[in-house]
Amino acid sequence: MAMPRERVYLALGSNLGDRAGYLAFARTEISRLPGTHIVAVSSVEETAPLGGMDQPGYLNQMILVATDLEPHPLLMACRSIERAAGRDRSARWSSRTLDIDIVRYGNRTLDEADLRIPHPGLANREFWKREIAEVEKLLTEREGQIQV
Ligand code: A4P
Ligand code: MG
Repeated sequence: MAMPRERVYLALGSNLGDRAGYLAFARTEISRLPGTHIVAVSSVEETAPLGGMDQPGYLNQMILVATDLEPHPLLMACRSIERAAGRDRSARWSSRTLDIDIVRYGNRTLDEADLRIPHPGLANREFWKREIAEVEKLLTEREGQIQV
């Protein structure tokens, strides 16, 4: 029997060009990944660059997906979507058209050179926590509707 799909939180971020357009592109491409669908999305919010960096403001959004993809294939898929959005990865924390981070992958933890789950930024990124809480509230509301 197939393994149940895992629920995965993906954080989208953009601070260059058509930011809302890149987030929409990411949602479309993610929903097309094999064995993957989007369960719920947070609102899109404008956030100031972390660490007071001198760069344009970000649009951020959290999406919850259900996926059959294992963490590494999912990371590769996210990178290829970033590349398709013209992401230049020459410097860490530089401005970007599109960033897709794996924030949580079910209840799993991973501590590898190229993939850490939960994402280490989760502990101190208030907007991620707020967006996850928003998605969880949406899910609770939906469950309530099914019961009546
Ligand atoms: N990597 C390790 N763990 C993960 C994971 N859970 N998800 C590795 C995704 N990638 C993970 O990422 C660098 C390396 O992290 C990758 O090679 C991957 O193997 P990257 O996308 O190439 O570079 P990056 O995004 O500049 O670095 P990083 O560490 O992902 O930074 P963040 O956490 O994405 O922060 N300010 C606001 N307001 N909003 C933002 O979204 N984002 C950043 C970048 C800075 N300031 C921001 C925001
Ligand atoms: Mg990143």
